[in-house]
Amino acid sequence: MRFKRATLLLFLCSLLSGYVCATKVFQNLFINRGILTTVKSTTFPVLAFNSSTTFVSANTVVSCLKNDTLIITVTNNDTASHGFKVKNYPGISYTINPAANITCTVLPTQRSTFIYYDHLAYPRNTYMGLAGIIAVKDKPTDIVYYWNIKEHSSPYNQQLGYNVNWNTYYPDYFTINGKSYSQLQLDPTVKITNNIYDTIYIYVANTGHSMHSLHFHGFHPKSIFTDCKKIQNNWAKDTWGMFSMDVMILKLVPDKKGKYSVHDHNLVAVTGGNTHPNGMFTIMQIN
Ligand SMILES: [Cu+2]
Repeated sequence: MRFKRATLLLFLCSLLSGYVCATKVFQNLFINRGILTTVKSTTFPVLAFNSSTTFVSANTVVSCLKNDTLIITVTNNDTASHGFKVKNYPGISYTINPAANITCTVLPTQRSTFIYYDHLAYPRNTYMGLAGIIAVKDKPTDIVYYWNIKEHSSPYNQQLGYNVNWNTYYPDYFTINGKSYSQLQLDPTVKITNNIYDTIYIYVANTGHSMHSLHFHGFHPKSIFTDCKKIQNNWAKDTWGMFSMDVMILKLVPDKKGKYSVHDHNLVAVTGGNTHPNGMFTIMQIN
């Protein structure tokens, strides 16, 4: 009888192993205020979700595998109240007072991506930088890149997003993960450097206030996960128009070697402070 019970338990555990034995992934996020130094030595104030109380301009990528239990703790290290919400994931919506923190759990079941952001005073806090990527991978060995694309109006940032008119919004700097070309060529989470026939996954979020349109030279990646208003799953093409707060995962299997650029097809966004190509522009290297 005892043997039978043990066998049954073992059987149940193996059946449920995907759930019972799921890995817990803990991620700390801190809301920090700081200064973004971009191309042409331009500086302006921004906010960011970082993994420590030290400000860095890029929001932390929160990453886990499907079926993990993702536990996020957010601490407000700023002097103003902030919010925390995960777009398209119900039940996560908090207000966090200065020095306070909250903890929430995300249970992703498939390769997917979400924007986490400060939804208070929308779009002001998001615009000031409080929006990052949750990237859910299939396997630990997946080849992944993270592109958090965004534009900035330096005068609006100087005003901290207060009393600005979105109808006369003319952004002058354009970034991926807080960087512009040629800084982008040094960011290994942005610059694709792989071998021919590798399977590459690019997690993209448009956390800016404008529409952005990514143009790939050389290849037609395929959309495998998206909440974009104008993009469907399994499309394969070279230009991807994303509205504000859209996300997508592109799968790219390069079939030839060489250098190929990716850039915003709105060529204003390939500038920074009116200088080309100091914007949203990166060059892939396929070996
Ligand atoms: Cu192009």
